Amino acid sequence: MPYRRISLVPMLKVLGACPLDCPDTCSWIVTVEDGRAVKMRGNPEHPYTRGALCVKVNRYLEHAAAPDRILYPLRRTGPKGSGRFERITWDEALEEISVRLRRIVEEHGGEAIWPYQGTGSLGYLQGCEGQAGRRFWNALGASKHWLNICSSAGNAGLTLTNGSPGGMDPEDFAHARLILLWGTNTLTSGHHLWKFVQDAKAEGAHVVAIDPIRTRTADQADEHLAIRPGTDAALALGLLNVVLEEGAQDEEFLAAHTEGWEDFSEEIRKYPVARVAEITGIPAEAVHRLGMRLARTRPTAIRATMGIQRHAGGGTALRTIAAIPGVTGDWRYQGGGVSYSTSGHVHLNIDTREDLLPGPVRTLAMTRLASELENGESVKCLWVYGANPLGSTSDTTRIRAGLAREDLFTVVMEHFPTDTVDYADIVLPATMQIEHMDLHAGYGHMYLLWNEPAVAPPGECLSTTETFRRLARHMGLTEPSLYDSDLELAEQLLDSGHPSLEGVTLDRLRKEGWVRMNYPRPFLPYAEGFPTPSGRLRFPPKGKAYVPPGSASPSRYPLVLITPAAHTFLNTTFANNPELLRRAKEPRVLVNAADAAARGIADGDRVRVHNDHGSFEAVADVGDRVAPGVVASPKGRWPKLSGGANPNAVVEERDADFGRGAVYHDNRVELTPAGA
Ligand SMILES: Nc1nc2c(c(=O)[nH]1)N[C@H]1C(S)=C(S)[C@@H](COP(=O)(O)OP(=O)(O)OC[C@H]3O[C@@H](n4cnc5c(=O)[nH]c(N)nc54)[C@H](O)[C@@H]3O)O[C@H]1N2
Ligand SMILES: Nc1nc2c(c(=O)[nH]1)N[C@H]1C(S)=C(S)[C@@H](COP(=O)(O)OP(=O)(O)OC[C@H]3O[C@@H](n4cnc5c(=O)[nH]c(N)nc54)[C@H](O)[C@@H]3O)O[C@H]1N2
Ligand code: SF4
Ligand SMILES: [Mo]
Repeated sequence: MPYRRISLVPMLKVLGACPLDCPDTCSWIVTVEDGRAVKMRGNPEHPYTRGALCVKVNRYLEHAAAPDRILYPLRRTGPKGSGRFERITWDEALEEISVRLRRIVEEHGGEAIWPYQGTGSLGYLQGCEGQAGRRFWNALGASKHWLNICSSAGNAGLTLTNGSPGGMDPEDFAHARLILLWGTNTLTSGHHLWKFVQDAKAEGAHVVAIDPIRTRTADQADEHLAIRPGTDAALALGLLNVVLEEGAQDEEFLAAHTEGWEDFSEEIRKYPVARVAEITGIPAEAVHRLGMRLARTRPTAIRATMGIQRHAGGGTALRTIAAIPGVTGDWRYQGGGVSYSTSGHVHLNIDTREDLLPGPVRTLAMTRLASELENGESVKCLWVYGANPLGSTSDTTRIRAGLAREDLFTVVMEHFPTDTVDYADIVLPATMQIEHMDLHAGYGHMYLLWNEPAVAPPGECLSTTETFRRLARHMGLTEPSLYDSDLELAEQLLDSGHPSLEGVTLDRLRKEGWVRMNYPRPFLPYAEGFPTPSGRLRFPPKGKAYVPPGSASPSRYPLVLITPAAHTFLNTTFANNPELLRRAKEPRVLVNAADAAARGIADGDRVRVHNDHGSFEAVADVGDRVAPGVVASPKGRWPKLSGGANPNAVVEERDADFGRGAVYHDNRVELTPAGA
């Protein structure tokens, strides 16, 4: 390896990994001169990164050095929400926190503490994948935290069918001859897949985008099907209906590796093309044409990511889409199958020491923050880390009211003064990725990555692990495992005994920066069976293959709002970067020309998007990128930098069908000219 950390020379190149909640988990190289990070670029040797980062992370070093970075512990001096703080020492911060936490545990029990950890970092040491800090919380008996904000409905749906959410190796898209980009905006939310899509196109593959929005990905596809939101499972059934009519099902695969086929094939027959066209809004002829392609093209690769499951029937959408390669036998071929996430193939040993809990504790679901805070008795300490709930969680109007509660003790570990920080009693300065150590696994590729710190933390920033070690010491906790070092924790993570980690050592990771998990290549995860109890793919049972969207039920709000990934932000991360804000322009909402005309709204007009839960303002982007009845406004804006609210003001606190998933793309709203 040409890139090593060499001490005692003024210029070094340090290998790291992008910590953000993005499937691509890039390998990066930081150039350090005189202790300063002067350059960051994508690692050209990493087979998935291939030398490129993205429009957001190309500004990572600028972001790490930004003038609004939080560098010292802070204590609130103004009213909650005012964002007025004074600098205090770490000792003062730890003392105040220790006293408050002890008192809360004594008076209300440990469960009154909610460690609310988001996806700001996916690190196994510092972030949510390894549940950083959980050992400490277990020792206090704090409530458990369910990170159900992102992908849980899809995970559950896929697991019902396949026994695991894990799917194809995304690199194998290069071998596909039909590619369905289904409820996924590849060029925005994980663009490294695109190179493999292009490789396939060069070999003649046909690429179809299935999305209610004509996204930049749809623009680049051979075909775009503008599906009615939340109706994807019906489309899957319609496509399979054509496959059956053509007699193109793989009888051998069906007999050897699936169960429930008889019932499921009956279900499929209930969804002829004409009915599916009515449900999905896609012309019957287009459904039929794609069904014929699916019947005739092996291998077919389906990329369906998290966007598609942010609906009332989102778990079922993945459950039924996962049935497609079971019928066509695509799992037999390199380049065939479904790709949602590779996280089901990652088998690190996450040891949160459940034995430290004093007894059973409740689990609080991230999407229910508004209700839990509204109930004054449930939560007395909210400890936010790697999260920005006032920007990212459902029903922010009620969350804001909850955070203003005087009796609530709020601690936020952060890099930047977010809207959530404005409500903190104590703010703790956190390190960024170039300043701490971490271990990563992509959820969109097959590699583990090591992140070596490149520079010293600025100011008094501390990593998540170090913060909890210091807090444990300050509180006098004696459990030795609370003091394990980062390297010890990394060794423990790699020590799971799973065959996929055979030969993956910490030494090797630190030296090479990334290692492919020990799976065969080509990786055909389900060619020989499925990780279900019977070893067979389980087709959805009768009557369970399609769940209509919540937006299909009667409502006095006529428009369905989708709130997808923003191109220039990563959730709310980077949404305070001046250049990325400039490129994103003002907050926007896509509206069909017919809907705009009906409301007297012209392109470029300011509008208010509202329902019973709240409202936000945006500029109308009028045209044909969305069909009549659908509007769309990207996620990620900081409310305080966009008129006080973002689209989560109108997102309901409501569960998807499985996994208690969030319903960010399944809400009804009305649009009114602003000021009207
Ligand atoms: N630039 C950028 N990249 C990101 C993120 C970001 O904020 N910005 N977020 C990251 C995170 S946290 C995640 S989880 C992933 C998510 O990545 P994606 O899965 O790509 O997430 P979304 O943008 O929510 O949805 C993808 C597409 O699904 C479409 N969609 C919505 N509803 C439906 C539906 O009912 N049917 C169909 N067929 N399509 C539908 C949306 O219009 C959108 O274009 O991306 C990650 N990458
Ligand atoms: N409307 C709408 N809302 C959505 C979605 C949607 O599709 N539509 N998508 C949802 C999805 S998929 C997700 S994953 C969630 C994400 O929601 P959150 O988990 O709340 O993520 P972010 O909004 O990015 O906020 C993360 C914060 O963590 C901080 N941070 C980053 N790294 C670290 C670290 O190492 N230590 C500490 N202490 N802090 C750190 C960042 O500065 C940032 O402020 O948003 C959800 N919200
Ligand atoms: S956000 Fe995604 S594409 Fe951008 S650098 Fe990180 S992992 Fe790579
Ligand atoms: Mo996410």
